Amino acid sequence: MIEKTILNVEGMSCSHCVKSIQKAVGSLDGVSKVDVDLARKTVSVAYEKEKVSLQNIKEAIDDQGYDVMQ
Ligand SMILES: [Cu+2]
Repeated sequence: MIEKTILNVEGMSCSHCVKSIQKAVGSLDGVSKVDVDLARKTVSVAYEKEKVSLQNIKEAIDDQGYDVMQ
């Protein structure tokens, strides 16, 4: 089952940030879609709960040097 979530992420400022996040999160097994909105400072993710956890997704973003807000 596909789950969708919108994360608030601080520190994204340019197309390089968008690509880094899309690559890091998009490469996780179970993630089917990643949309980054720089203006709104959000990352929308569609993923399969059975394959990847929200925590894994947050860590992937964090590992790129961005802060995921609660
Ligand atoms: Cu950037």
